[in-house]
Amino acid sequence: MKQGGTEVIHISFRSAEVDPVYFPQIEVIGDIANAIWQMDTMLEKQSHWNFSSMMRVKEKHDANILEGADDTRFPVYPQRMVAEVRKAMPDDGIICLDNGVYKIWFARNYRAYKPNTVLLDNALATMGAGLPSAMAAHLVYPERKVMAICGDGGFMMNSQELETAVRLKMNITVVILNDNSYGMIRWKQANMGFDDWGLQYGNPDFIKYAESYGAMGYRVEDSAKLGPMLEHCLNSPGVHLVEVPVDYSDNDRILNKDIKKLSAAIRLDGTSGVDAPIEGGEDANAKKFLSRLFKQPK
Ligand SMILES: Cc1ncc(C[n+]2csc(CCOP(=O)(O)OP(=O)(O)O)c2C)c(N)n1
Ligand SMILES: [Mg+2]
Repeated sequence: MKQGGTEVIHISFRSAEVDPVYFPQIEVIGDIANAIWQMDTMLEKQSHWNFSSMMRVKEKHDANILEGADDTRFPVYPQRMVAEVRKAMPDDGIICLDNGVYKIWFARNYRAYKPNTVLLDNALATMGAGLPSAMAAHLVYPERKVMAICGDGGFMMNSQELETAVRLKMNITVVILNDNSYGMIRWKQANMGFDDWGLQYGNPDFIKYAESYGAMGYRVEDSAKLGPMLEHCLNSPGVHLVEVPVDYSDNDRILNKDIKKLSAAIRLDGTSGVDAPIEGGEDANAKKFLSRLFKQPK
């Protein structure tokens, strides 16, 4: 948010944590679904509404997330990885992300078809969470397909939990995106103009490592085999560990540079990219709307 920029209504079950980048002007605290439902029932179409800039962004975004989905390179392109996971998972399947740079690709490119099918702890971003959250998801929904998606670094922070998963006879697939480094930090290091330094390391043989716990281990050696391998794991009982070598060489270019240029171009190719102003100011309008919405019943 920017001072003097678009006004924001915070709808949540608790108050906003206000800081320099998030300072909503109005709060609606309570059950979120109910609040949105009430607002929806009270909204009347306004002649000044113009969603064209939003639709333009959506169109470009939809096209952008298809890029790289069928890339054949090996190690696997992250965009291809996301597309293959989406194809392999049923609509109610649950993906549980650990924390690494692939999380950005999943957050951008993976379409969720049902609520709570993408578990992603964005704020604190604790590495090591992917495998335990997949195990918990399996305990809660034993009949659904569950996949943990981890980086090599994050997986190794809690990999001993494979023992629990095997002992409890869980059915889960654990994907390790292997770049033999803390890829997210390498990406940040590059973006800050530092040399590529100190973030690469070696890993155990993941197949033998999985087998040492009594799990099944696999390594993808061709991007065309990734989809069938994921299908196989999801459709077979037990704990499956799939190592996927990943190619992060375009992360810096795409995520740090191209997307910014693309966003700027969307704004330049039409109007200003901002919808028409609301008569009387957005604040006045929002307050009027909310006072109607939340007036006390007689
Ligand atoms: C417990 C913990 N330590 C450190 C970090 C900072 N951190 C965020 S991502 C990352 C690297 C992740 O590496 P990896 O799991 O291999 O994923 P990649 O980005 O390489 O795909 C680090 C060190 C963190 N989020 N959590
Ligand atoms: Mg890594």
